Amino acid sequence: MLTPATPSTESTRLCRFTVPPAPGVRIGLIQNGSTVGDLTAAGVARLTSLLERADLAGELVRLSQAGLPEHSLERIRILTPVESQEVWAAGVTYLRSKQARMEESEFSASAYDRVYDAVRPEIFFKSLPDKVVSPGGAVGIRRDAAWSVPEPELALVMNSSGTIVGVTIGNDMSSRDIEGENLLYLPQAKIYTASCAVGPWIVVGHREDDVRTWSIQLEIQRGADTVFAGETRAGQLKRSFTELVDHLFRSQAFPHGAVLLTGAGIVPPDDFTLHAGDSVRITISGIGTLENPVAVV
Ligand code: DO4
Ligand code: MG
Repeated sequence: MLTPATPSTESTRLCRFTVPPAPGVRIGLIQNGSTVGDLTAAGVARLTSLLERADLAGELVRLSQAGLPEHSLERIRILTPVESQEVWAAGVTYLRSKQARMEESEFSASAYDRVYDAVRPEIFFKSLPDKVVSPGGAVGIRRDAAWSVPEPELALVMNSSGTIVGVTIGNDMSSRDIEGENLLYLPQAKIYTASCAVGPWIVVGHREDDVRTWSIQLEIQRGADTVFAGETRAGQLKRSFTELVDHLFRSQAFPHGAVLLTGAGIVPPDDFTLHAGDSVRITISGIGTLENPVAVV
């Protein structure tokens, strides 16, 4: 269950940002649609430390009432909220993902079929924090892949105790031909330059029940055309958030916390592949939009 919040923090969004041309990374609190309150000016140097606070909701109320300096959202550059956390990902957590993977590979079909129903979920390492792509940065398609897709995923943000402190959006970029050739190639299909984008911010204060009512949308633009659009609901996720996080934190410590992408419920048709220059927009109704152009890496 997510950390319950007081009503005034219900839609609190925490972000990392710069104010160009100044280079320094700042931590921000977005409470309306047009400005960000500067938490760094109030002494918050690291998002990771703030997320460790046992009384996060109360601390955010206190900070929001502290007369923070404000910056217009139009003047800042939003960075990924991933600061020091490893990014992991769960797979085959939606029926649509299981079906697509089973069609993609006769060789691996029974593995996907079994893991969908197994007690232990599929969880794999996705990205080191400093490799995560920020909103607006280019996500990669491998030059040795022929079939590349984005995977739009709800992402859970945990502190070092494994408490879910917020949610954000993740893009688990994937090379489906490489993954389909042999399951042992999964790390190459999933982990390469610019294969993971996370952002635009962390939303705190919602319970799992609320989050599961949210819609997840994927839109892919090619020039003026929308070449793919799809939608699902977070409620279609087969496993509970706690179940996924419990498995991630089993026999593994995350001193800086962790981010877990929860799996893809939207899969473009098998004749679709991304091109360089496409734009990938992932929108989750309670969070916002993560948008990235595509480049060959
Ligand atoms: O096992 C392959 C990866 C599955 C995945 O990333 C997903 O379902 O989102
Ligand atoms: Mg995925």
